[in-house]
Amino acid sequence: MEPHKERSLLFLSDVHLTGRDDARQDYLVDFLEKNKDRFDTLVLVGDIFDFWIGYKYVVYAGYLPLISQLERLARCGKKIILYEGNHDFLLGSYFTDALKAEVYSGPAPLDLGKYKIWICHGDQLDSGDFIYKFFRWLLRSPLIKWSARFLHPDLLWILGNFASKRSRRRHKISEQRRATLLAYALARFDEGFNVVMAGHLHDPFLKVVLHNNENKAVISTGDWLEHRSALWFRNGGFHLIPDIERNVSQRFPLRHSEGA
Ligand SMILES: [Mn+2]
Repeated sequence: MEPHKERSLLFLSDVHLTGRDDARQDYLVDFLEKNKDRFDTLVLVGDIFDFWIGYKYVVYAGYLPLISQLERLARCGKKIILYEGNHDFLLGSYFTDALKAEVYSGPAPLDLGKYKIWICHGDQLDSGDFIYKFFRWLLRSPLIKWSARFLHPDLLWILGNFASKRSRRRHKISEQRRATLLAYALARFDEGFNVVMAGHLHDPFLKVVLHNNENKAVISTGDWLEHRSALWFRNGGFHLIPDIERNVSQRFPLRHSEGA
């Protein structure tokens, strides 16, 4: 998409919806409905669904409320950009065909003119847990991609939910994960990006870093398990709201009175 000065974007990640009984799904659908005039682009930074491996002609019944909302948004001209997470991947055709979404299976840039953003879900930064990493590799391998087409969706749903629970148990917020993201961001800053964004940490924060005499930002979009966080880009700046129930935000660029 062409960079445009007046764009307004909403970024969300890590809602980890588990199905129709999940009250957060209605809450999210309402939140999108109430705010639909405040964004032209919705960017989903991964793990919106606790489990989704895509079929070409099948969507999961448990997610229909959100899917219908996304279809309504697409119909009224909202652009949807989707980064796959470690819980929702191989998303391809339903999202690209029905929702006309841009889908990325790995990290990819987003150009907002003044801001060159590098966006990744963030699971790529995890260290350790060989079994989990193997699982991740296996689930995304061409063999699984191919064979998933012949597995019954109900079976895949059960297997996927098992793997999702295992992966969520591993989650803990730590200074180390923030430090890992920061180090990753510094390398992207060296490549010319001035904003680096990730989900996956479940730890909403926006950190302004002085790098080569310029303020740049590292943004972790948070989650909807322990927080209800949202990131806005509007009026030419980023506003991270760690909890949408409380109207407190962290900003980039900083106001003039603030230093990095
Ligand atoms: Mn994740």
